[in-house]
Amino acid sequence: ERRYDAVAAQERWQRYWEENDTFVAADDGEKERRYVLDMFPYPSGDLHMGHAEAFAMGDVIARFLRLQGYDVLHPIGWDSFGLPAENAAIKRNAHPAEWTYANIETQAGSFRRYGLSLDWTKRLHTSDPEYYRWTQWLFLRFFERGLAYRKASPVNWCPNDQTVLANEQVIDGHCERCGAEVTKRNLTQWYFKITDYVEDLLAGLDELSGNWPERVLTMQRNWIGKSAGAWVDFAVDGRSEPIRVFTTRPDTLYGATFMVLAPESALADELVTDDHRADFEAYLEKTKQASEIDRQSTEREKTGVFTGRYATNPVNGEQVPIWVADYVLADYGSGAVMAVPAHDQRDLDFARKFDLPVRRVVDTGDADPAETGVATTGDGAYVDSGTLDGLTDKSSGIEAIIAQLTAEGRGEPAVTYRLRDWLLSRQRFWGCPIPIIHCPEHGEVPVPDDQLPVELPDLRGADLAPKGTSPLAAATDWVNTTCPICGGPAKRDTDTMDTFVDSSWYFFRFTSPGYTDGPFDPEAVGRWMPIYQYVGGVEHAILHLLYMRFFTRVLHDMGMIDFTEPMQRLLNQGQVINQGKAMSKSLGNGVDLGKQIDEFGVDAVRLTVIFAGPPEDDIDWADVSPAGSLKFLNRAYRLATEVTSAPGSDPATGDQALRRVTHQTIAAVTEQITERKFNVSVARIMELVNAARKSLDANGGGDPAVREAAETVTVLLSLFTPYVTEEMWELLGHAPSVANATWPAADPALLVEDSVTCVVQIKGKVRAKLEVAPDVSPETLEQLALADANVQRALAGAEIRKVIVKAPKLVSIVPA
Ligand code: ANZ
Repeated sequence: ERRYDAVAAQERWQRYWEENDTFVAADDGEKERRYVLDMFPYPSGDLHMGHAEAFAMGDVIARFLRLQGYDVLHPIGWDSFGLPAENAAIKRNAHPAEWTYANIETQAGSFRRYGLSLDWTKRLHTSDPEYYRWTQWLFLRFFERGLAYRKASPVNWCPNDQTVLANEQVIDGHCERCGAEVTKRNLTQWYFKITDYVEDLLAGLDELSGNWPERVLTMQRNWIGKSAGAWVDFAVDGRSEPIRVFTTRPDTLYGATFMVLAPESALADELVTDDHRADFEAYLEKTKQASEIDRQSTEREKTGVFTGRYATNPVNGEQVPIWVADYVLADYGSGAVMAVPAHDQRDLDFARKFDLPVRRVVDTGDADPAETGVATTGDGAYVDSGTLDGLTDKSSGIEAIIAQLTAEGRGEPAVTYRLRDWLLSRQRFWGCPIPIIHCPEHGEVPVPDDQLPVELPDLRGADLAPKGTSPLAAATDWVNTTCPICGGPAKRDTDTMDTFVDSSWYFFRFTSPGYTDGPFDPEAVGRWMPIYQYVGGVEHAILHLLYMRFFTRVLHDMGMIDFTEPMQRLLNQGQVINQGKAMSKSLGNGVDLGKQIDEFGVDAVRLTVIFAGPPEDDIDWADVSPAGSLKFLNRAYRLATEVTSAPGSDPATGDQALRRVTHQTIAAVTEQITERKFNVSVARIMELVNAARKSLDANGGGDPAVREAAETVTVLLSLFTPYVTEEMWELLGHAPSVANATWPAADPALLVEDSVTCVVQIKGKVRAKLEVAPDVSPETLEQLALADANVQRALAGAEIRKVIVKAPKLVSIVPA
């Protein structure tokens, strides 16, 4: 029994593909172009099962498009700056560069072995000076457009990594990378003004609907967090300016019985009276330790302090006490809220704790919140609400009160967003230096374009351990420079950029990685982009995708590209887990990709990953069988070894039943791959292998229909298992490579069913069912029906008045 030698095949075809540039995009205009991209990897360690899955999925699509006749760009590179590399380097006492580039080589070797149809000529690393030169160039363009700026503000601070984190990198109050609890610090930091693009980014999501997973669109919308309502002004005794609050429920204004300020807001500090200052200061200190998520949790016991001051409710003139509480955040709305305990749960919890009045102003039909402790938020009739009394639904209530407040000059319609500007500076070494020089005379001065890149100082042997200031500050020779404007002494900015900046534009550069006149060749981008298919984990659904969409829009507004969304389609593959749990060192349930490949071969591992389930679903390695995959591949391989007819022999002269299975499989698999139902298509190919086996055993290897089936199996399967199918293609007498084959077309004539069921009725009653050819003529069908024994019996010799024939499904007989 012949089996294929996985290791030999792997080595042989890797070499073949590279020597022959099999997967290098032609980019010559002969074929329509398609750009397929997998999210590029971090070089921390070797490839793991997660990469195995994601890249197998992307490769199916790239290979499919290529066989369908497209010129496919399927590049690979490394997101090689960043904390994981730096932390690992510190731990091992190595330079991040050495560690990073060594890992890149390891991963590159593994990617090669994994048999991906990658165009290696497009390779890039974000930590290469020729790459980050353009990251800096882009930063400066953003700076010129007012889209990069510095400001002092309380920022998320990871005490373990000793660095600032973007809001997006704080997960449930903890550092996304190391899990340490995040605290707040006041620092001057660089920001990208992504909020300028908030409406564009929202509108773009609507265009993507249908081609991006709905849940990703929802996550982005929620992250942007647009909310409509009103600004309402509350006058304060002894202060010329009123306090503005943002509310989504201005219609509940008559029920506002107190006001709450964020502890760290300037307003709180200003308003608190001397009597209450000590309590306030103590409370403020405590607030700094709480995470944003905790602060907003409805579960948490409410805390707060009274300021000693009162404000005036603008609609009823009532004096309401002003409190300070940490459930109000400083950087949302105005950092101040009107509290309506009857209709807002957090306000109600607070009111009950501190004995503040609860006044119901919307009668929703539920029991009084003052008694139940449950705030009511639905529609209902307004009560004790002045001009609103008589209205019965929120939208008219909100509209009416906004009109009234606007007319009186005490408020106006408002829209707010949760999205904040993107904090991009990091106090770390292994990142892209910010190309700004600080001059005592001229302030923030851009490094001139012709002096880019500002390369990282060597700092070899220096202590990179986090200290709260950037390690770059230690490189005094590097830091001390001259001002490009006046030539006077000046200092370089010592922060580096968030690595999300690097990954916000890499996909542009893949179209023209050697380009030296800009970050990318606009013509190459014009030819290849937008990306046809992007593949990657849902963990990047918010941050990375939002940032790359933002960059794309800025580049569009700079006139460098003519589209606004970078990718048409998005596929989020699931995770590979084991025994029902995410793989982890502590659980000891890790599955080593390298070992799996050593044991079963690349093809079997790839097939297993694809066959396990729909691409979006998690794969539990405990439930799958690479050994079973290997067995199937050997079965398919054996088929190819037993075909004896000559290439090009006419399948029409062979087993017609097998031909029908072959063409139905082609039709089904083509549709399934297009719909990303990869696992289902594997099952279909397995059935075809079985049918071909049967026919081969019955009719021999010389039957040309068996050849057709074996060739079809080879080409279809090559999307998943490149090595064994290369071997099969060769065995079948074809010149290499199967990657250059043509995706087979299903012959429509062979797709029709063998027979259909025809119903024969007499006086409307079903008397017989006939199996007939789908293209049976009405005359033949009538004869067949009348000759049927059951029909004869039912007619019992009666004369026939009329026969209605609707071929091929129905014959209706009307006796006289
Ligand atoms: C009064 C009110 C009555 C509210 C009511 C809600 C229900 P979204 O939808 O998330 O935008 N709010 C405003 N600024 C805040 C801040 N800085 N920190 C915490 N909460 C703040 O939420 C808007 C609502 O959240 C606002 O509407 C305000 O409470 C509160 F029956 O005002 B509302």
